[in-house]
Formats: sequence, structure tokens, C-alpha cells
Amino acid sequence: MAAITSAAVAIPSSFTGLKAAASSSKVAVATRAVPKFTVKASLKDFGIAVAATAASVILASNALAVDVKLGSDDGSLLFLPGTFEVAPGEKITFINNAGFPHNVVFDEDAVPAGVDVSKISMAEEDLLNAKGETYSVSLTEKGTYSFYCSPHQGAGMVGKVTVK
Ligand SMILES: [Cu+2]
Repeated sequence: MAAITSAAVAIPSSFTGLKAAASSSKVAVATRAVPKFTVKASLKDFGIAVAATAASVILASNALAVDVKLGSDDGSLLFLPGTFEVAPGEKITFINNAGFPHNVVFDEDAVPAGVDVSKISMAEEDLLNAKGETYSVSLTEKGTYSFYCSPHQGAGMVGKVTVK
């Protein structure tokens, strides 16, 4: 096998149309052996990726989680849902949907006492610019939190989440 491989590699250096045609079967033998290995390796990787995905799906379905759209499907500038409840520590994922750029900023005057809004908010200047981009946060302190999208706060893109 090593001899065939080196012959196939050597041929292009003394290239002629005739030799290339004659050698094409040898090249095919040499290259066929290589992809077989490559495919096996990538299938193995693929199997691992599938297993990992399946595991994370199982975890996600067991854990509590809420998805909030940023912008309605028709492009309205709002959080959807705009008002909702979660359990302490429940993962909230904001998903950029339409009418972006958006962001998620918690109102320092409307969160439970002692909560540091800088730890749960996006920075005012950080924006989700593409559809499907996400921002996730978990809130542990019970109470009601108000949040807004800084580019669209004036247009009424505000929301409220209660941790119960
Ligand atoms: Cu917005």
C-alpha cells in the first residue's frame, strides 16, 4: 500500500497526458484508501456530537426554562411574552426575532432590593443584531423585575418578570 501511494504521488512530477490517464486507476486506489479512514473518523465525531446534542436536549426538557421573543413575528417592537413568571434560577432566554437590534436591560429602580442590575443586564450599548441571537439570564431573588430594550424603550418595548 505504501508503494502504490508513493507511485501515485510521484506521477504528477513527470506529468504527461498519457501517463496521467494511465495512472488514474492507481491514484484512485491510493485516494480511496484515504477517504475511507477520513469518513470513519468524521462519522465517529458525528456520533459524539449527536450524543452530546441528545444529552443537552434531555437536560433542557428536564430543567425549567422560558423563551422570550425579541420582536413579534410581524415586527412589532415588544417582548413576547411581555409579562411572565419564572421559578428562582429558571433560565430565561431572550431570542432575537424581528425589528432588531434589541437588547435586554433590567431597570435598576424596579428590581428586588439588593439585586445588582449590571450582573443580569446586557450593557446598554450591546445589541443583538442578527435573527436568532440570544441572551440568557437566571434570576434567583424572588420578586418582580422590570426590563426594557434600550433602543426601543420609548416605543414601549418593556417587560416584567416575576420570580416566585
Ligand atoms: Cu428592541
